[in-house]
Amino acid sequence: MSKDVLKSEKKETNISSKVALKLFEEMLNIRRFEEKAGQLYGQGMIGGFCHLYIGQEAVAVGMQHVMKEGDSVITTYRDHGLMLSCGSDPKIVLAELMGRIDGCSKGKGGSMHMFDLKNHFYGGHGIVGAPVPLGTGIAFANKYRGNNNVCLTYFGDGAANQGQVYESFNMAALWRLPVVYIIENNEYAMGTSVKRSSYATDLYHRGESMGIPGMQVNGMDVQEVITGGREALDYVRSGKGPIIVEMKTYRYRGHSMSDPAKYRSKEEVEKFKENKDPIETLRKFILDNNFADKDKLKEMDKDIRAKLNEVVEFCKNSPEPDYDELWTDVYQ
Ligand SMILES: Cc1ncc(C[n+]2csc(CCOP(=O)(O)OP(=O)(O)O)c2C)c(N)n1
Repeated sequence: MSKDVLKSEKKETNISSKVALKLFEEMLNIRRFEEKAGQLYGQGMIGGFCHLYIGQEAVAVGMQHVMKEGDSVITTYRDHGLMLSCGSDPKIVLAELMGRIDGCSKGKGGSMHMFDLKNHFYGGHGIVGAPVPLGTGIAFANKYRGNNNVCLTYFGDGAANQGQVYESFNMAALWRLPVVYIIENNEYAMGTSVKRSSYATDLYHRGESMGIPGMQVNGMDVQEVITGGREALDYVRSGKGPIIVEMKTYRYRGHSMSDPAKYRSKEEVEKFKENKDPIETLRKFILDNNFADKDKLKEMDKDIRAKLNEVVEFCKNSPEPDYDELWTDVYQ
C-alpha cells in the first residue's frame, strides 16, 4: 500500500454462516440495548446526557471482528455500542447509565463516562475530539512497549475539524504510531451537517499533507467494514504508521435524547432506515444465502430481548451510590 488515498468498496466475500449470524446477533444486541436505553430515559430512569448509537452498529461490530486481543478502543460520548462490542457486560453499561452502584463508574459518570480496562475500552470521553490525543498516546505506549497492539481511535465528523486532531496526526505520522483513526461520519455534529461545517467533506483525505493514507468505507454494511478494517489494521500493524478510515454512517436518533432533530427531514431518516439499515442488510444476506430462516432470526431477537429484560431488572435492583461515594475516586 502506498501513501496514496485508498477507497475500500469491497465486500467480505466468503463470510461463513456462523460469522454472519454472530455479526447479526452483535449488531442486534447493540440496537436493542440502545432502544431500551432510550425507553428508560423517557421513563426518567436515566438522567443527564444520553447519546445513542442506533444506525452506526456495523462500524463497531465490523471493526471488533478484525481486531486482535490486545488492541484497544477509545471514543467520545457516543460510547455504549462500542463498549458492548468490546465485550463489556451490558449490566455494567446499563447500571452506569441508570446511575447505579454496579455501573463501571459506580453510577457517578453516566452515559459519557464509560471505561472497561479489562476489555481494552479506554472510554467514553465527553469532550469532543479528546479521544484523539489520548488514543495517540495509547499508540505511543504500545510502540514503546513493542507489543504490536493497535489503538482504534474513534471520533466524529465534527471533531475532525479540531486543531488537536491535526497535532495528533502529525505526531503519529512522525513517529509511525500504531493507530487507526476512525472518523464516524454520521453526517451531523449536533445540528450542523458536514456540508455546513466543512469545506472538504471527504474526510478521509485529511491526513494527506502528513503522508497519512485514508480510506472511505461504507459504514452501513458490516461486510464492507470488515474488509476495509482488515486492510487498515494490516497496514498499521506492519509498522507503516497511522491510517485514517472514514466510516460513512448515519445516526437515526437526535444528537442526544434531548434533541428533537429538527435540522433534518423525516424523509431523510426514513430513506436510510429503509435502504441502508446495517441490520436489515445483513438479515437479507443471511436469508438470501440460506444461512438461517426468518423464524430463526426472530428467535434470536426474542432471546436478546429476554436477556436484556433480565439486565434491566438487575439494574433496577442495583442501589444508587451512597452520598459518601461523592468523595471517592477524586483526582488529587
Ligand atoms: C470541546 C467541546 N466542544 C463542544 C462540545 C459540545 N458538543 C458535544 S457533542 C458535539 C458535536 C460533535 O459532533 P461529532 O464530532 O460529529 O460527533 P457525533 O455526535 O456526530 O457522534 C458538540 C459540539 C463538547 N462536548 N466539547
